[in-house]
Amino acid sequence: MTSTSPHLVTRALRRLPIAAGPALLLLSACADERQDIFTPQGDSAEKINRLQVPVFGIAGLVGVLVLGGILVLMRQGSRRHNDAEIDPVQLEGNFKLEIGWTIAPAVLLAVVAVFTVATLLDLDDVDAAPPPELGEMEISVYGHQWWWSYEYEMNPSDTSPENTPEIVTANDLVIPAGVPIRLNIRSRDVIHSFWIPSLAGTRDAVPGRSHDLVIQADEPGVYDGQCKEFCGLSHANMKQRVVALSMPEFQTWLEQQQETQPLLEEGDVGYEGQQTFLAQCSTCHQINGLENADGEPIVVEGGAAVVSRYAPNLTHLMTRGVFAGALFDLWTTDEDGRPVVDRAQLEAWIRDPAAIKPMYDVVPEGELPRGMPDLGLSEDQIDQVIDYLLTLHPGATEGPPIQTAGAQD
Ligand code: HEC
Ligand SMILES: [Cu+2]
Repeated sequence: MTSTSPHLVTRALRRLPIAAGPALLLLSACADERQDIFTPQGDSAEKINRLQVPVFGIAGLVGVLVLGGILVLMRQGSRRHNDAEIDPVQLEGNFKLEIGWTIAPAVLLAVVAVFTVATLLDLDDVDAAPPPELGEMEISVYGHQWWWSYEYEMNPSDTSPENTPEIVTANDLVIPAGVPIRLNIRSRDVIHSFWIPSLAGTRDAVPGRSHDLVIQADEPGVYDGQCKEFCGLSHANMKQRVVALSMPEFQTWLEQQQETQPLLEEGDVGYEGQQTFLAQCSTCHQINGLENADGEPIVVEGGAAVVSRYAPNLTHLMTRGVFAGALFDLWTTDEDGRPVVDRAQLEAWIRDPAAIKPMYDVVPEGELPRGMPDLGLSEDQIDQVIDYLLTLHPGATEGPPIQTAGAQD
Protein backbone atom coordinates (compact mmCIF):
# COMPACT_ATOMS: atom_id res chain seq x y z
CA MET A 1 0.00 0.00 0.00
CA THR A 2 1.25 3.48 -0.80
CA SER A 3 0.78 6.41 1.51
CA THR A 4 -1.80 7.97 -0.80
CA SER A 5 -4.26 5.11 -0.48
CA PRO A 6 -6.18 6.45 2.57
CA HIS A 7 -6.65 9.65 0.64
CA LEU A 8 -7.97 7.72 -2.35
CA VAL A 9 -10.41 5.91 -0.10
CA THR A 10 -11.79 9.15 1.33
CA ARG A 11 -12.11 10.55 -2.18
CA ALA A 12 -13.99 7.47 -3.30
CA LEU A 13 -16.25 7.69 -0.26
CA ARG A 14 -17.02 11.32 -0.99
CA ARG A 15 -18.05 10.37 -4.50
CA LEU A 16 -20.31 7.57 -3.29
CA PRO A 17 -23.48 9.65 -2.93
CA ILE A 18 -23.00 10.97 -6.46
CA ALA A 19 -22.80 7.41 -7.78
CA ALA A 20 -25.60 6.10 -5.56
CA GLY A 21 -28.17 8.57 -6.87
CA PRO A 22 -28.32 7.34 -10.47
CA ALA A 23 -27.91 3.72 -9.31
CA LEU A 24 -31.02 4.02 -7.13
CA LEU A 25 -32.94 5.65 -9.97
CA LEU A 26 -31.93 2.81 -12.28
CA LEU A 27 -33.03 0.24 -9.72
CA SER A 28 -36.45 1.79 -9.37
CA ALA A 29 -36.80 1.92 -13.14
CA CYS A 30 -36.18 -1.83 -13.24
CA ALA A 31 -39.12 -2.54 -10.95
CA ASP A 32 -41.66 -4.65 -12.81
CA GLU A 33 -45.04 -2.92 -12.86
CA ARG A 34 -46.68 -6.29 -12.34
CA GLN A 35 -45.13 -6.55 -8.90
CA ASP A 36 -44.73 -2.97 -7.76
CA ILE A 37 -46.20 -1.35 -4.64
CA PHE A 38 -45.88 2.08 -6.27
CA THR A 39 -47.95 1.12 -9.31
CA PRO A 40 -51.33 0.36 -7.70
CA GLN A 41 -53.77 -1.37 -10.05
CA GLY A 42 -56.59 -2.07 -7.64
CA ASP A 43 -58.59 -0.34 -4.95
CA SER A 44 -56.71 -1.55 -1.82
CA ALA A 45 -53.29 -0.96 -3.37
CA GLU A 46 -54.46 2.55 -4.31
CA LYS A 47 -55.43 3.34 -0.70
CA ILE A 48 -52.13 1.95 0.62
CA ASN A 49 -50.18 3.95 -1.94
CA ARG A 50 -51.92 7.19 -0.94
CA LEU A 51 -50.60 6.59 2.58
CA GLN A 52 -47.15 5.27 1.84
CA VAL A 53 -45.98 7.94 -0.59
CA PRO A 54 -46.27 10.86 1.90
CA VAL A 55 -45.02 8.66 4.78
CA PHE A 56 -41.93 7.54 2.82
CA GLY A 57 -41.43 11.17 1.78
CA ILE A 58 -41.52 12.41 5.38
CA ALA A 59 -39.37 9.52 6.60
CA GLY A 60 -36.82 10.28 3.88
CA LEU A 61 -36.76 13.96 4.81
CA VAL A 62 -36.30 13.14 8.51
CA GLY A 63 -33.53 10.72 7.57
CA VAL A 64 -31.72 13.35 5.52
CA LEU A 65 -32.11 15.96 8.28
CA VAL A 66 -30.83 13.64 11.01
CA LEU A 67 -27.90 12.32 8.97
CA GLY A 68 -27.07 15.83 7.76
CA GLY A 69 -27.23 17.12 11.35
CA ILE A 70 -24.88 14.38 12.53
CA LEU A 71 -22.38 15.16 9.77
CA VAL A 72 -22.46 18.90 10.54
CA LEU A 73 -22.02 18.27 14.27
CA MET A 74 -19.19 15.82 13.64
CA ARG A 75 -17.35 18.37 11.58
CA GLN A 76 -17.96 21.35 13.87
CA GLY A 77 -17.28 19.38 16.99
CA SER A 78 -14.03 17.76 15.96
CA ARG A 79 -10.97 19.15 17.73
CA ARG A 80 -8.88 19.12 14.60
CA HIS A 81 -11.40 21.36 12.84
CA ASN A 82 -11.45 23.82 15.74
CA ASP A 83 -7.70 23.59 15.86
CA ALA A 84 -7.64 23.85 19.63
CA GLU A 85 -7.39 21.57 22.60
CA ILE A 86 -10.65 22.83 24.04
CA ASP A 87 -13.93 20.93 24.17
CA PRO A 88 -16.54 22.07 21.66
CA VAL A 89 -19.68 23.82 22.93
CA GLN A 90 -21.96 21.30 24.67
CA LEU A 91 -25.67 21.15 23.83
CA GLU A 92 -26.61 19.08 26.86
CA GLY A 93 -29.20 20.85 29.00
CA ASN A 94 -30.35 23.12 26.21
CA PHE A 95 -33.98 23.16 27.27
CA LYS A 96 -35.55 24.48 24.06
CA LEU A 97 -33.64 22.10 21.81
CA GLU A 98 -34.33 19.04 23.95
CA ILE A 99 -38.07 19.77 24.22
CA GLY A 100 -38.11 20.49 20.48
CA TRP A 101 -36.57 17.23 19.36
CA THR A 102 -38.79 15.27 21.71
CA ILE A 103 -42.06 16.90 20.75
CA ALA A 104 -41.51 17.23 17.00
CA PRO A 105 -41.13 13.45 16.38
CA ALA A 106 -44.04 12.69 18.72
CA VAL A 107 -46.30 15.07 16.79
CA LEU A 108 -45.08 13.70 13.48
CA LEU A 109 -45.70 10.08 14.55
CA ALA A 110 -49.15 11.00 15.91
CA VAL A 111 -50.10 12.56 12.56
CA VAL A 112 -48.83 9.48 10.67
CA ALA A 113 -50.73 7.23 13.11
CA VAL A 114 -54.01 9.03 12.47
CA PHE A 115 -53.69 8.55 8.71
CA THR A 116 -52.49 4.94 9.13
CA VAL A 117 -55.44 3.96 11.31
CA ALA A 118 -57.85 5.74 8.95
CA THR A 119 -56.37 3.80 6.00
CA LEU A 120 -56.56 0.48 7.87
CA LEU A 121 -60.23 1.05 8.71
CA ASP A 122 -60.88 2.11 5.13
CA LEU A 123 -59.21 -1.08 3.81
CA ASP A 124 -61.47 -3.22 5.98
CA ASP A 125 -64.56 -1.32 4.96
CA VAL A 126 -65.09 -3.12 1.65
CA ASP A 127 -68.31 -4.80 0.77
CA ALA A 128 -66.92 -7.77 -1.12
CA ALA A 129 -70.09 -9.75 -1.61
CA PRO A 130 -69.51 -11.63 -4.85
CA PRO A 131 -71.21 -10.01 -7.86
CA PRO A 132 -74.63 -11.59 -8.56
CA GLU A 133 -73.35 -13.38 -11.68
CA LEU A 134 -71.15 -15.51 -9.47
CA GLY A 135 -73.71 -16.60 -6.90
CA GLU A 136 -72.14 -17.25 -3.50
CA MET A 137 -68.74 -18.19 -4.91
CA GLU A 138 -66.00 -18.32 -2.26
CA ILE A 139 -62.29 -18.61 -2.97
CA SER A 140 -59.90 -20.14 -0.46
CA VAL A 141 -56.18 -19.61 -0.93
CA TYR A 142 -53.89 -22.24 0.63
CA GLY A 143 -50.15 -21.85 1.21
CA HIS A 144 -47.95 -24.95 0.89
CA GLN A 145 -44.18 -25.38 0.91
CA TRP A 146 -43.58 -23.82 -1.74
CA TRP A 147 -46.59 -23.04 -3.88
CA TRP A 148 -50.17 -21.74 -3.57
CA SER A 149 -53.42 -23.52 -4.37
CA TYR A 150 -56.83 -21.97 -4.89
CA GLU A 151 -60.16 -23.65 -4.18
CA TYR A 152 -63.36 -22.26 -5.67
CA GLU A 153 -66.46 -23.19 -3.72
CA MET A 154 -69.65 -22.47 -5.65
CA ASN A 155 -72.13 -23.49 -2.87
CA PRO A 156 -70.42 -22.56 0.39
CA SER A 157 -73.68 -22.75 2.36
CA ASP A 158 -73.76 -26.53 1.68
CA THR A 159 -71.52 -27.78 4.49
CA SER A 160 -72.07 -31.52 3.94
CA PRO A 161 -68.84 -33.55 3.59
CA GLU A 162 -69.79 -34.55 0.01
CA ASN A 163 -69.68 -30.92 -1.05
CA THR A 164 -66.08 -30.45 -2.18
CA PRO A 165 -64.75 -27.35 -3.95
CA GLU A 166 -65.77 -27.32 -7.61
CA ILE A 167 -62.41 -26.06 -8.82
CA VAL A 168 -58.95 -26.66 -7.36
CA THR A 169 -56.07 -25.01 -9.15
CA ALA A 170 -52.57 -23.68 -8.41
CA ASN A 171 -50.19 -20.76 -8.93
CA ASP A 172 -52.46 -18.65 -11.17
CA LEU A 173 -55.33 -17.20 -9.13
CA VAL A 174 -57.99 -16.37 -11.72
CA ILE A 175 -60.49 -13.64 -10.79
CA PRO A 176 -62.89 -11.36 -12.66
CA ALA A 177 -61.56 -7.81 -13.19
CA GLY A 178 -63.24 -4.70 -11.86
CA VAL A 179 -64.97 -6.23 -8.82
CA PRO A 180 -63.74 -6.75 -5.25
CA ILE A 181 -63.10 -10.43 -4.47
CA ARG A 182 -62.86 -11.76 -0.93
CA LEU A 183 -60.25 -14.47 -0.35
CA ASN A 184 -59.93 -16.78 2.68
CA ILE A 185 -56.19 -17.07 3.20
CA ARG A 186 -55.10 -20.35 4.85
CA SER A 187 -52.09 -22.64 5.14
CA ARG A 188 -51.60 -26.39 5.11
CA ASP A 189 -48.14 -26.49 6.69
CA VAL A 190 -46.19 -23.48 7.97
CA ILE A 191 -46.89 -19.74 8.04
CA HIS A 192 -46.81 -18.09 4.61
CA SER A 193 -48.01 -14.67 3.51
CA PHE A 194 -50.03 -13.92 0.40
CA TRP A 195 -48.99 -10.75 -1.39
CA ILE A 196 -49.82 -9.26 -4.78
CA PRO A 197 -48.13 -5.85 -4.35
CA SER A 198 -49.88 -4.00 -7.17
CA LEU A 199 -53.35 -5.15 -6.01
CA ALA A 200 -53.50 -5.27 -2.20
CA GLY A 201 -51.60 -5.49 1.05
CA THR A 202 -50.34 -8.74 2.53
CA ARG A 203 -52.20 -11.32 4.58
CA ASP A 204 -50.56 -14.08 6.59
CA ALA A 205 -51.56 -17.68 5.90
CA VAL A 206 -51.52 -19.35 9.31
CA PRO A 207 -52.22 -23.06 9.83
CA GLY A 208 -55.62 -23.59 11.47
CA ARG A 209 -56.85 -20.07 10.76
CA SER A 210 -58.60 -18.27 7.93
CA HIS A 211 -57.82 -14.61 7.25
CA ASP A 212 -59.87 -12.44 4.91
CA LEU A 213 -58.24 -10.43 2.17
CA VAL A 214 -60.15 -8.39 -0.38
CA ILE A 215 -58.42 -7.87 -3.71
CA GLN A 216 -59.47 -6.11 -6.84
CA ALA A 217 -57.81 -5.75 -10.22
CA ASP A 218 -59.23 -2.74 -12.02
CA GLU A 219 -58.29 -4.05 -15.46
CA PRO A 220 -57.84 -7.54 -16.94
CA GLY A 221 -54.19 -8.54 -16.81
CA VAL A 222 -51.52 -10.51 -15.00
CA TYR A 223 -50.27 -9.35 -11.58
CA ASP A 224 -47.26 -10.96 -9.91
CA GLY A 225 -46.74 -11.72 -6.25
CA GLN A 226 -44.34 -13.32 -3.83
CA CYS A 227 -44.77 -15.20 -0.55
CA LYS A 228 -43.81 -12.63 2.08
CA GLU A 229 -43.21 -14.71 5.19
CA PHE A 230 -40.06 -16.83 5.42
CA CYS A 231 -41.32 -20.40 5.06
CA GLY A 232 -38.20 -22.52 4.66
CA LEU A 233 -35.74 -23.54 1.99
CA SER A 234 -37.52 -22.40 -1.18
CA HIS A 235 -39.35 -19.40 0.30
CA ALA A 236 -37.72 -17.13 -2.29
CA ASN A 237 -39.07 -19.42 -5.04
CA MET A 238 -42.65 -19.29 -3.81
CA LYS A 239 -44.29 -16.89 -6.19
CA GLN A 240 -47.85 -16.49 -7.36
CA ARG A 241 -49.86 -14.59 -9.93
CA VAL A 242 -53.31 -13.12 -10.18
CA VAL A 243 -54.84 -13.40 -13.64
CA ALA A 244 -57.80 -11.03 -14.00
CA LEU A 245 -60.24 -11.81 -16.80
CA SER A 246 -63.24 -9.85 -18.06
CA MET A 247 -66.47 -11.08 -16.44
CA PRO A 248 -67.71 -13.06 -19.48
CA GLU A 249 -64.29 -14.67 -19.90
CA PHE A 250 -64.17 -15.48 -16.21
CA GLN A 251 -67.58 -17.15 -16.38
CA THR A 252 -66.44 -19.29 -19.32
CA TRP A 253 -63.28 -20.12 -17.35
CA LEU A 254 -65.42 -21.20 -14.36
CA GLU A 255 -67.46 -23.54 -16.56
CA GLN A 256 -64.47 -24.98 -18.39
CA GLN A 257 -62.52 -25.61 -15.19
CA GLN A 258 -65.36 -27.74 -13.86
CA GLU A 259 -65.02 -30.19 -16.73
CA THR A 260 -63.31 -33.45 -15.82
CA GLN A 261 -60.73 -35.44 -17.79
CA PRO A 262 -61.65 -38.67 -19.56
CA LEU A 263 -59.76 -41.88 -18.80
CA LEU A 264 -57.76 -42.42 -22.02
CA GLU A 265 -57.84 -45.76 -23.79
CA GLU A 266 -55.13 -47.69 -25.58
CA GLY A 267 -54.32 -45.97 -28.87
CA ASP A 268 -55.27 -42.47 -27.61
CA VAL A 269 -52.55 -39.81 -27.70
CA GLY A 270 -51.07 -39.69 -24.21
CA TYR A 271 -52.27 -43.15 -23.17
CA GLU A 272 -48.79 -44.50 -22.18
CA GLY A 273 -48.13 -41.32 -20.22
CA GLN A 274 -51.45 -41.67 -18.45
CA GLN A 275 -50.47 -45.19 -17.36
CA THR A 276 -47.18 -43.90 -15.95
CA PHE A 277 -49.08 -41.09 -14.30
CA LEU A 278 -51.49 -43.52 -12.66
CA ALA A 279 -48.60 -45.64 -11.40
CA GLN A 280 -46.15 -42.93 -10.32
CA CYS A 281 -47.80 -39.56 -9.94
CA SER A 282 -51.38 -40.13 -8.86
CA THR A 283 -50.26 -40.98 -5.32
CA CYS A 284 -49.88 -37.21 -4.96
CA HIS A 285 -51.53 -35.42 -7.90
CA GLN A 286 -55.26 -35.31 -8.52
CA ILE A 287 -56.74 -35.16 -12.01
CA ASN A 288 -60.51 -34.82 -11.73
CA GLY A 289 -62.29 -37.51 -13.69
CA LEU A 290 -59.69 -40.27 -13.31
CA GLU A 291 -61.71 -42.87 -11.46
CA ASN A 292 -61.27 -46.50 -10.62
CA ALA A 293 -63.83 -49.20 -11.49
CA ASP A 294 -65.90 -48.30 -8.43
CA GLY A 295 -66.24 -44.68 -9.54
CA GLU A 296 -63.91 -43.54 -6.72
CA PRO A 297 -61.39 -40.83 -7.55
CA ILE A 298 -57.94 -42.36 -7.99
CA VAL A 299 -56.38 -39.81 -5.68
CA VAL A 300 -58.41 -37.94 -3.14
CA GLU A 301 -57.04 -34.45 -2.63
CA GLY A 302 -55.35 -34.58 0.74
CA GLY A 303 -53.95 -38.10 0.31
CA ALA A 304 -50.64 -36.88 -1.08
CA ALA A 305 -47.46 -38.25 0.48
CA VAL A 306 -46.02 -34.82 1.23
CA VAL A 307 -45.87 -32.72 4.38
CA SER A 308 -48.88 -30.56 3.54
CA ARG A 309 -50.61 -33.73 2.20
CA TYR A 310 -51.35 -31.77 -0.98
CA ALA A 311 -49.80 -31.51 -4.42
CA PRO A 312 -51.07 -29.27 -7.24
CA ASN A 313 -54.29 -30.44 -8.87
CA LEU A 314 -53.35 -30.98 -12.52
CA THR A 315 -56.85 -31.33 -14.07
CA HIS A 316 -56.40 -28.28 -16.34
CA LEU A 317 -52.66 -27.74 -16.05
CA MET A 318 -52.49 -26.45 -19.64
CA THR A 319 -54.74 -23.48 -18.90
CA ARG A 320 -52.13 -22.07 -16.49
CA GLY A 321 -49.29 -19.81 -17.47
CA VAL A 322 -46.75 -20.90 -14.88
CA PHE A 323 -45.90 -23.87 -12.68
CA ALA A 324 -44.01 -24.92 -9.54
CA GLY A 325 -44.78 -21.88 -7.43
CA ALA A 326 -44.97 -19.64 -10.53
CA LEU A 327 -41.22 -20.09 -10.83
CA PHE A 328 -41.28 -21.40 -14.40
CA ASP A 329 -43.24 -20.33 -17.44
CA LEU A 330 -45.25 -23.17 -18.88
CA TRP A 331 -45.22 -21.39 -22.25
CA THR A 332 -42.70 -20.07 -24.67
CA THR A 333 -43.02 -18.98 -28.32
CA ASP A 334 -42.13 -20.83 -31.53
CA GLU A 335 -40.27 -19.29 -34.50
CA ASP A 336 -43.48 -17.59 -35.65
CA GLY A 337 -44.08 -16.07 -32.22
CA ARG A 338 -46.99 -18.36 -31.40
CA PRO A 339 -47.29 -19.61 -27.80
CA VAL A 340 -46.21 -23.25 -27.38
CA VAL A 341 -45.65 -25.33 -24.27
CA ASP A 342 -42.08 -25.07 -22.96
CA ARG A 343 -41.44 -28.80 -23.15
CA ALA A 344 -37.81 -28.56 -22.12
CA GLN A 345 -38.74 -26.76 -18.92
CA LEU A 346 -41.44 -29.28 -18.07
CA GLU A 347 -39.03 -32.14 -18.82
CA ALA A 348 -36.38 -30.66 -16.55
CA TRP A 349 -38.96 -30.47 -13.77
CA ILE A 350 -40.10 -34.06 -14.07
CA ARG A 351 -36.53 -35.35 -14.56
CA ASP A 352 -35.35 -33.94 -11.23
CA PRO A 353 -37.47 -31.22 -9.59
CA ALA A 354 -34.98 -30.43 -6.81
CA ALA A 355 -32.30 -29.70 -9.42
CA ILE A 356 -34.22 -26.64 -10.60
CA LYS A 357 -36.09 -25.64 -7.42
CA PRO A 358 -34.39 -26.30 -4.08
CA MET A 359 -36.46 -28.75 -2.02
CA TYR A 360 -35.74 -31.16 0.78
CA ASP A 361 -35.01 -34.01 -1.63
CA VAL A 362 -33.18 -36.14 0.91
CA VAL A 363 -36.01 -37.10 3.21
CA PRO A 364 -35.05 -38.27 6.70
CA GLU A 365 -36.24 -41.76 7.74
CA GLY A 366 -39.92 -41.79 8.56
CA GLU A 367 -40.55 -38.24 7.32
CA LEU A 368 -42.50 -37.01 4.32
CA PRO A 369 -40.96 -35.04 1.44
CA ARG A 370 -41.52 -31.31 1.07
CA GLY A 371 -42.02 -30.61 -2.58
CA MET A 372 -41.85 -33.09 -5.42
CA PRO A 373 -39.32 -35.94 -5.33
CA ASP A 374 -37.20 -37.23 -8.22
CA LEU A 375 -39.17 -40.23 -9.44
CA GLY A 376 -36.37 -41.73 -11.52
CA LEU A 377 -38.36 -41.96 -14.77
CA SER A 378 -36.57 -42.95 -18.00
CA GLU A 379 -36.35 -40.34 -20.79
CA ASP A 380 -39.02 -42.26 -22.73
CA GLN A 381 -41.35 -42.22 -19.75
CA ILE A 382 -40.75 -38.49 -19.27
CA ASP A 383 -41.67 -37.87 -22.92
CA GLN A 384 -44.80 -39.97 -22.61
CA VAL A 385 -45.87 -38.30 -19.36
CA ILE A 386 -45.51 -34.90 -21.00
CA ASP A 387 -47.58 -36.03 -23.99
CA TYR A 388 -50.22 -36.89 -21.41
CA LEU A 389 -49.88 -33.58 -19.51
CA LEU A 390 -50.43 -31.77 -22.84
CA THR A 391 -53.97 -33.22 -22.95
CA LEU A 392 -54.87 -31.60 -19.62
CA HIS A 393 -57.12 -28.75 -20.71
CA PRO A 394 -60.88 -28.38 -21.10
CA GLY A 395 -62.44 -30.13 -24.08
CA ALA A 396 -62.86 -26.82 -25.92
CA THR A 397 -66.62 -27.20 -26.22
CA GLU A 398 -67.17 -23.45 -26.28
CA GLY A 399 -64.24 -22.43 -28.42
CA PRO A 400 -60.62 -22.59 -27.35
CA PRO A 401 -59.90 -23.01 -23.64
CA ILE A 402 -59.29 -19.80 -21.72
CA GLN A 403 -55.55 -19.69 -21.21
CA THR A 404 -54.17 -17.76 -18.32
CA ALA A 405 -51.01 -18.29 -20.24
CA GLY A 406 -47.73 -16.88 -21.36
CA ALA A 407 -49.51 -15.58 -24.44
CA GLN A 408 -50.66 -12.60 -22.34
CA ASP A 409 -47.20 -11.68 -21.13
C1 HEC B 1 -44.63 -37.30 -3.39
C2 HEC B 1 -45.63 -36.55 -4.07
C3 HEC B 1 -45.48 -36.28 -5.55
C4 HEC B 1 -45.35 -37.20 -6.58
C5 HEC B 1 -45.27 -38.71 -6.47
C6 HEC B 1 -45.33 -36.43 -7.80
N1 HEC B 1 -45.43 -35.10 -7.53
FE1 HEC B 1 -45.53 -33.62 -8.90
N2 HEC B 1 -45.58 -32.25 -7.41
C7 HEC B 1 -45.60 -32.54 -6.06
C8 HEC B 1 -45.56 -31.30 -5.32
C9 HEC B 1 -45.58 -31.17 -3.80
C10 HEC B 1 -45.51 -30.27 -6.26
C11 HEC B 1 -45.41 -28.77 -6.00
C12 HEC B 1 -43.96 -28.44 -5.90
C13 HEC B 1 -43.65 -26.98 -5.91
O1 HEC B 1 -44.28 -26.21 -6.64
O2 HEC B 1 -42.70 -26.59 -5.22
C14 HEC B 1 -45.54 -30.90 -7.57
C15 HEC B 1 -45.58 -30.20 -8.78
C16 HEC B 1 -45.77 -30.78 -10.02
C17 HEC B 1 -46.04 -30.06 -11.24
C18 HEC B 1 -46.22 -28.55 -11.36
C19 HEC B 1 -47.69 -28.27 -11.17
C20 HEC B 1 -48.03 -26.83 -10.88
O3 HEC B 1 -49.13 -26.40 -11.27
O4 HEC B 1 -47.22 -26.14 -10.26
C21 HEC B 1 -46.15 -30.98 -12.24
C22 HEC B 1 -46.44 -30.71 -13.71
C23 HEC B 1 -45.94 -32.28 -11.64
N3 HEC B 1 -45.72 -32.12 -10.30
C24 HEC B 1 -45.97 -33.46 -12.34
C25 HEC B 1 -45.73 -34.71 -11.75
C26 HEC B 1 -45.63 -35.92 -12.49
C27 HEC B 1 -45.76 -36.03 -14.00
C28 HEC B 1 -45.40 -36.90 -11.59
C29 HEC B 1 -45.16 -38.38 -11.85
C30 HEC B 1 -44.10 -38.69 -12.74
C31 HEC B 1 -45.38 -36.29 -10.25
N4 HEC B 1 -45.57 -34.96 -10.40
C32 HEC B 1 -45.22 -36.98 -9.06
C33 HEC B 1 -45.66 -33.78 -5.48
C34 HEC B 1 -45.53 -34.97 -6.17
CU1 LIG C 1 -44.27 -19.28 1.74
